[in-house]
Amino acid sequence: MGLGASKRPEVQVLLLGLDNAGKSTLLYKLKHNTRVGTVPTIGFNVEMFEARKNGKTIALTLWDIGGQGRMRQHWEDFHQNASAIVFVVDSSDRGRLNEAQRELENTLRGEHLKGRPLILLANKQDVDNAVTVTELKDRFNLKKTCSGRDWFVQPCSATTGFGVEDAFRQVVQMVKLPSDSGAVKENIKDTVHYIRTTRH
Ligand SMILES: Nc1nc2c(ncn2[C@@H]2O[C@H](COP(=O)(O)OP(=O)(O)OP(=O)(O)O)[C@@H](O)[C@H]2O)c(=O)[nH]1
Ligand SMILES: [Mg+2]
Repeated sequence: MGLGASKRPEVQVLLLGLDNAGKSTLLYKLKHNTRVGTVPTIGFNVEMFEARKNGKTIALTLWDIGGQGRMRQHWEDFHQNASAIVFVVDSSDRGRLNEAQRELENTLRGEHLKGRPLILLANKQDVDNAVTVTELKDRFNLKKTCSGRDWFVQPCSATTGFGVEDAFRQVVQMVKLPSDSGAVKENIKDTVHYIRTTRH
């Protein structure tokens, strides 16, 4: 068992977004399929999931980081090992879309997140007059903001469960495994660099 478990590819995925966006509600809906009462997250919550990708079982760790203003300075601490970003937006809160866009753009500028896929969740679709996926794509100018990375916008409701499993499937599909060619090429580049710098 030990050997099998250690060979299982592991990926880390960040769950980010403003406070009150619904990140923790989503995390626990996914994990336990129940609606849990949440309090604003101080620090982070983390849960591990299993999924199938490319015929293999993978371990996917989902990091749900608190979104309040004072927590956002810590988001960067979680960037380094992230293979994908899930950014949750409260689609019912039109007054905070600019703030959400600004935080998303800041996040995507992170050095360690270059080229990492983005799954944008248009959450709270159960609320009347919620921003639609099409509106959100335009409003956030995603084509431009996300050039150089894969991206996808998924409508969902973390409380009703609508779109939640689709969102998870999308993450699994888009996340790159450490063994994928891109990562291997990066490793090779590192090795070549190492050899060059240590030869003489
Ligand atoms: N109507 C509706 N309410 C939701 C939905 N998702 C979350 N909520 C509610 O939004 C509030 C905030 O949810 P949380 O999951 O705690 O938000 P969060 O993003 O984790 O917030 P921080 O931990 O402060 O970053 C709670 O009252 C949830 O019940 C949804 O899809 N629809
Ligand atoms: Mg939370």
